[in-house]
Amino acid sequence: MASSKISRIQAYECLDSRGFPTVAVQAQLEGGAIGCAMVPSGASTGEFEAHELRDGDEQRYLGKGVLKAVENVNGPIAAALKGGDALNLATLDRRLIELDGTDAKSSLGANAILGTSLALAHAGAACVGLPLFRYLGGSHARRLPVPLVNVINGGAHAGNALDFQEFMLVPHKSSTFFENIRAVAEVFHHLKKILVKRKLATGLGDEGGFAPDIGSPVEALDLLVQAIEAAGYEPGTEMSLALDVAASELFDESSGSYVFKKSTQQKVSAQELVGMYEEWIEKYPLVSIEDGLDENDWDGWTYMTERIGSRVQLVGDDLFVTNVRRLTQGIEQGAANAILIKLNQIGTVTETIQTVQLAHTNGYHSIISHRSGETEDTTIADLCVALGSGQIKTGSVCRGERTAKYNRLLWIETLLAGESFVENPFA
Ligand code: 2PG
Ligand code: MG
Repeated sequence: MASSKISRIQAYECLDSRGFPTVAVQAQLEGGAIGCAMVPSGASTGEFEAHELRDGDEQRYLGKGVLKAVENVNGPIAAALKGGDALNLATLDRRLIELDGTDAKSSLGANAILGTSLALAHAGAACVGLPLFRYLGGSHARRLPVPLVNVINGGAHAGNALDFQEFMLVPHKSSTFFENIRAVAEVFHHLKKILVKRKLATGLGDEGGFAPDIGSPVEALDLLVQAIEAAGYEPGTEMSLALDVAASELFDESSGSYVFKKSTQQKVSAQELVGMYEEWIEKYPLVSIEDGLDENDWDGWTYMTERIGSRVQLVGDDLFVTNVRRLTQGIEQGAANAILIKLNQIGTVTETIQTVQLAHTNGYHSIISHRSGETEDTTIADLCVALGSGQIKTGSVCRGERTAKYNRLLWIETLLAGESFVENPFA
């Protein structure tokens, strides 16, 4: 086998899907293998996420430049890792964590660290001649995910009056990814027709979903059910619905209540909000609710999980931030029953995998996720199959940075030539 020793690590500033800069890294090994990666970026970021290092120089990209992070890769990180073995990713990730020395990865920047960690994972896979999902997951990694497809955007991702951030379709009719993607794409096109007919805007939000000017979650849920039926599928048995409320964005600390800031200004308590969810679970084929309450409202989360957790998947995103410590607290307190996994919330591939393993060991579902600011990088598709997570969230079925992940999964399914399978996590 060609040498897996790291010979060069190089970073540059590239663009993400919102037109802001992000970090790209290329790792080269002595034997010639190369691995490349680009780091995503969130808009509704959790308070406890690892630190995304931005230059703050208003003269460049409105302060959002990432040249410092790029320099950190090209300087101290490259110097520390050069000569290391790319096949020992856990050791390299630990070295990165130690080199940074802070809890939130704020000295080198989680974007610098994650870009390096991802590029090294890709370089290792290239060195041994395996696709990334095989390299990270072994020869039994063959579960393709059910996608949670965000087709109506609101919250911090769109300029409309919708308070909730994501309204998703969950296609689970078929035992192939190929057929489930077809079904959801058909529903997406029917949804567009319905919007046009109702003279609602068909412009797109950050994740490629429509951002119509409707002001209530119920209206959005009704639209999705109509679109599923119009496409000839049966709501519930063939395709379900999921929400990302992103409730930390609604939370008002001074009053301790949740405010529908973008629409009616209505104020509700945690109990009342959970009551709404309960109503919708009865009325709609709703199988998953993400960030239904604020990231600091641990008691509220326990209450919500006791009240509706046996009937619906309750996903902690801002609550857990892909962090073993916060997930452990959630497990102890009975908060949520699933976790959203975002590599850049924690900052290395190794820590991400540890968090998923902890979740699975404790009966929590995992959903591997993109960020609202994305690139053509497809690592999360491979990671999802590698870890057998069973669910992926990567936006709508249009816009290249979203479809890149779906297309990668279609290719993985093709590579697995009949050995892959899809299991409905909500059956
Ligand atoms: C979320 C994500 C991705 P952002 O809240 O789940 O959909 O959004 O990347 O803006 O945090
Ligand atoms: Mg979320």
